[in-house]
Amino acid sequence: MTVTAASLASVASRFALDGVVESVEPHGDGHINATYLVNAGYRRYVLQRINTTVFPDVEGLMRNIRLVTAFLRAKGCETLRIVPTRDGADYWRGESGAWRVYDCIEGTVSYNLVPNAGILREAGAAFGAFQNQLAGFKASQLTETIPHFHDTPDRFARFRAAVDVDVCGRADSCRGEIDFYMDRAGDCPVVTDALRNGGIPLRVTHNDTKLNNILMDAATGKSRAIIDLDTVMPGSLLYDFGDAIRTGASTALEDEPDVRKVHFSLDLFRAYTRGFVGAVRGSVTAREAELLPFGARLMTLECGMRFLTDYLCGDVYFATAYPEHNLVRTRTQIELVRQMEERDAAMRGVVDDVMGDGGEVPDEGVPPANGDAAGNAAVAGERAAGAMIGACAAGGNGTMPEDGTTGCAAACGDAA
Ligand code: ADP
Ligand code: GN1
Ligand code: MG
Repeated sequence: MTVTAASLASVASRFALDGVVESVEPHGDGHINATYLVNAGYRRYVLQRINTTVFPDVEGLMRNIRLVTAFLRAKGCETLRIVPTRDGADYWRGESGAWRVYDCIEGTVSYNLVPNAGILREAGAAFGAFQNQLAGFKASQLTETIPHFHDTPDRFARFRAAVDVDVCGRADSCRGEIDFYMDRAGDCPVVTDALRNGGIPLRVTHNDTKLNNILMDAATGKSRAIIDLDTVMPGSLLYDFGDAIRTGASTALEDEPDVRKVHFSLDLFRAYTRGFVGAVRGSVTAREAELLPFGARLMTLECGMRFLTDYLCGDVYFATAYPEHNLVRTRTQIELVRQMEERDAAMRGVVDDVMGDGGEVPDEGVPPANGDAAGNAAVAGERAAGAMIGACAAGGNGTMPEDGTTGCAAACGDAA
């Protein structure tokens, strides 16, 4: 549904904003919700139309976010703040859909493509810290916003059904890609089986740890806030490790049309592993550690299979900009899985090294991220435009923690 600028402003003004709406512009690169930046004079906000096909239980979704953000805030973390409607509700529903507003977390950037290894290490530390922070959160309070979200065998079954039905007649255009996933059916149940038989623990996890779901401080390069909390649910630590590798350790964007530019970088994998393991060293089990490389591959496999399923179903789930978009995304994910398969031994070596380090790892340093799109492109190869997105860096650092710490990992990594 297209929403006019006037109606966006009118939706925004239903919320208890501090100021008058001056402009509302599209913002960020999420695939699920429609996100806008609202300028209300000296304050800015993020307005989202919630994707109610993906999240039909908006009440449960917003309740989860309220509980999780309150829990994180109480631990001193910088996190999303829900701006209530003028009636005090968490969201507003009208003819144009269900809407919510967050404070814009100022002075931050988020990346589609990692600009350097230091940023990825910082992201690993932040996502690892997030696991620690939620360790004490009672999972039974949470609504399962998307049932079977990382149930890879279930994803595989849905993929197979989509191939069989072939509702759009697209299967013939992607036989090679379909066969790729069919050949890997045996990988799908490894993590769900391990969870079921108690081989690895069920935790409260983020479940969507792609790189642009973390906001980094534009000036210091430190992590500020983990966002996109829509899928915080019970899950495996391997999901949060793996899904970030999928986007973070690739040298190309998720939708790079030229797969020759897609490389799985072992250096980036090492950087993320150092950050993440550094944070969860005290709680990660031996079996989880052993499965970390596989978890990265499985999340990449699962995501590509989801893109292909959506392509076969007519692009009904992920936002797409052109008809082949989901197929292009599938191909980058396949290329990454291929390379991870080839480098499995090296990935295991990295995890063994990092696990053995006892935290004594040299610091690569975290260069400032502000205006770093050129450097971003230099590390990543070709793309300057689109590499750094979602910059909320125009205003001051209005939401920095008051204790003088600079990032969420720093502020509360030890507080779990
Ligand atoms: P989706 O579920 O569609 O991925 P997200 O909640 O991840 O939507 O938001 C999309 C993008 O908008 C993020 O990647 C980030 O760049 C930006 N964003 C979201 N919330 C905020 C916020 N509170 N402050 C600043 N930027 C934000
Ligand atoms: C979606 O919402 P966003 O864009 O951060 C998706 C993830 C996928 C990702 C692929 C709720 O993430 O599961 O891994 O796209 N989120 C949901 O880029 O399905
Ligand atoms: Mg997102």
